[in-house]
Amino acid sequence: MQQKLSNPQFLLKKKWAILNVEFKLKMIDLELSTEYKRTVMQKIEHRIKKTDSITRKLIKKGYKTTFENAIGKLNDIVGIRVVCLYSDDVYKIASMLKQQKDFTLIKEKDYIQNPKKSGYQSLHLIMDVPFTYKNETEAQRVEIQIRTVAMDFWAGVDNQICYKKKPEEMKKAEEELKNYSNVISRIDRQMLELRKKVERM
Ligand code: 0O2
Repeated sequence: MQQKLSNPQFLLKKKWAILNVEFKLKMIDLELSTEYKRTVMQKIEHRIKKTDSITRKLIKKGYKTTFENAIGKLNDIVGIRVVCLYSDDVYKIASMLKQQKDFTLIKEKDYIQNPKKSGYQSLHLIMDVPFTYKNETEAQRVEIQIRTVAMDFWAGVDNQICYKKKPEEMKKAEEELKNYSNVISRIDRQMLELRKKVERM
């Protein structure tokens, strides 16, 4: 599996898929920021999942650690993250991605309406994105995470101190972080209200 996952041709196709999605996101950003006369996307990030992380995830999900399972069972070997200021922008971006005729929505997970037990909030779109290069056209599976700066801040801290750590050791920190997730939701709502109030002035 290791050899196939680090094959340069395999990785090249993942990188092309990232370029393709980022290009589309930049077009969406341009359209939204022109319409609303303000910056919409604060940042766009990407990562290709490393072999050890793929192995851990396959084991956690109860699959054999084969290349076929890695590409067949995992949706997030290619991950792209969009961070914006306001929670309504998250849904505007998602809606525009879903309108793209060449992208196919496979699964949508709304961890903003339904946060994870940990308190994690984000909107995830699993999509198949095709690209044509030379005489070859093929689709690549990507996970697009869309969230606010506040949600991203929370996830970053969680990632560093709690996520993927043994639950018994982390119980207290997890509880505290869960409370902060509620604080983050409240701040996101208040910031959105503030923006709307100013827009009405
Ligand atoms: P990493 O480090 O990003 O590679 P699926 O098979 O698509 O239905 P999946 O991928 O098993 O579902 O699960 P899920 O819960 O949707 O998680 C996908 C990704 O969301 C994770 O990937 C994380 O990036 C992020 N995520 C989910 N839950 C949490 C959480 O509680 N805290 C933080 N910080 N991030 C979370 P990986 O592979 O777990 O991690």
